[in-house]
Amino acid sequence: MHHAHQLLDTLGVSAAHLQGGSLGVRSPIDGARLANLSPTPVAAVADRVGGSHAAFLAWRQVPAPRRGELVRLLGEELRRHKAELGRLVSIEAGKIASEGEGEVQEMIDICDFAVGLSRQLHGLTIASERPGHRMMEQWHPLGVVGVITAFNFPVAVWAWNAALALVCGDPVIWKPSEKTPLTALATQALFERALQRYGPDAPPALSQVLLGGAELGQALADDRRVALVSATGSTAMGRALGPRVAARFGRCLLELGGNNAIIVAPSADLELAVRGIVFGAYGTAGQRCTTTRRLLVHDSIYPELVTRLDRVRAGLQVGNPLESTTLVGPLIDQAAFDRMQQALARARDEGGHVTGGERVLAEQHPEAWYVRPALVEMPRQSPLVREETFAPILYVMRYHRFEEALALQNDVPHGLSSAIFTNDLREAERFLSAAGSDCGIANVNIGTSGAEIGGAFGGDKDSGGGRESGSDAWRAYMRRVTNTVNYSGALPLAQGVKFDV
Ligand code: UN1
Repeated sequence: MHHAHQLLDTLGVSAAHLQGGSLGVRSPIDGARLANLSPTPVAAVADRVGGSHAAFLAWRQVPAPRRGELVRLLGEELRRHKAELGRLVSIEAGKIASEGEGEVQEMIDICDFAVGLSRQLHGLTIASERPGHRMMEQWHPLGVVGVITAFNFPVAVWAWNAALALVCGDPVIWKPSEKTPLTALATQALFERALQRYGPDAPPALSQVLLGGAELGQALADDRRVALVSATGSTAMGRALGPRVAARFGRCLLELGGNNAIIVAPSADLELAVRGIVFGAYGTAGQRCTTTRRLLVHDSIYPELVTRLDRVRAGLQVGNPLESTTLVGPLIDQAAFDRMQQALARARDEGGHVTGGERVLAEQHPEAWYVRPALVEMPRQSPLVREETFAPILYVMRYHRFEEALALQNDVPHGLSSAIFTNDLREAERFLSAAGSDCGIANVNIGTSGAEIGGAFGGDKDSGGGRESGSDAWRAYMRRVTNTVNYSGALPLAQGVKFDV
């Protein structure tokens, strides 16, 4: 019905790989089974990492701009197959068509970024205190990069990591979410096409996919040859993985959850604010790590904003994400639906006033989980509000003083994304200042989600501390070496130390 197999075939994944295994894959659109894949045995991980490590030893010697050529070709394959891969994302993850394609666009953009970067992997030269000496730093390839991704961005997050890792000289070994392995196989197939066109100086196993559950991620975390583990997912996952990698002094790049707030100030352009809030809170059915989960509204505009917001919320078209008029697709599975309902029940217990949140389309799709997005007016920022629930629930609270809004915005365990709608310059600057938002992303007059790839992406506190994608995030994928070269005829020691022999 979704033509998933036809799409996979076009993308280069043979039907022979799709049946007979124990890893069942379902579409959240209607619960239909898409495939039964064969999982990667945990016992095979060490061998696979060995293959990646062998690839590293060769790839690190290929000049970076030449490595960039491979990523350029990958970008071409993605451009060519944007519609098909985007549609497969919609089928497997439930995103609306425009967001499915947008995700592939994000992959294309990071490829372009990485191609340019492949000629810009630069270090510093630093003034030496000694005569006739030169001090400099170099950035060398780091090693195998393990990439662990979540269902909600099943391919873009791989691309953020893979495009940078590959130009930096690092092979990638990818453990996608067990809920979205098909898009991973399709992406790998496109990568292999790029590899074929690239020519013979690419080693085998530059990119590999491991299919299965958390035990595979753990095996990557424990393997000393995996120099960087870049993991996107829940805070619980990061808490389990991070210490394992740290125990062997490996490097971790963690992109965990968020509990992102928007402050709406008295001077805000409410038309703009409503659009930013609705996309942030209800787009992607509330299943982005950057989703707007909390709204802090000034008393003076509270009734008007909530009325307008609720009108738009009630009218959002929920349904099949492949239909062009749909704005909110399904939740990923029943467990996600159950967690949402539990949160709403708790909200009521804590004095919240819940609008929406109920299941819809149940008769048409008994095995899919569509909900009307929820707006919950809360009397205060209760323990529930301080938690991340991965669903389209927006908690709305009032504030009176700007300082109060800022304190509430920061008073959650996560620190990923944040925004303020204001036309007051001082408020905007205070929000962005050192004493303002404590998040890795802080925006003015745009929402919390939908960041561009050119900036560094990530957050602090329970959001994990990692930064990936743009800016200088590439440094996480390389190792820094400080070199001092003496071209004098003497051997002066630093700090004026005398050691005459
Ligand atoms: C995620 O939800 O894991 O800023 C990533 C955004 C997207 C990435 C979200 N570019 O919403």
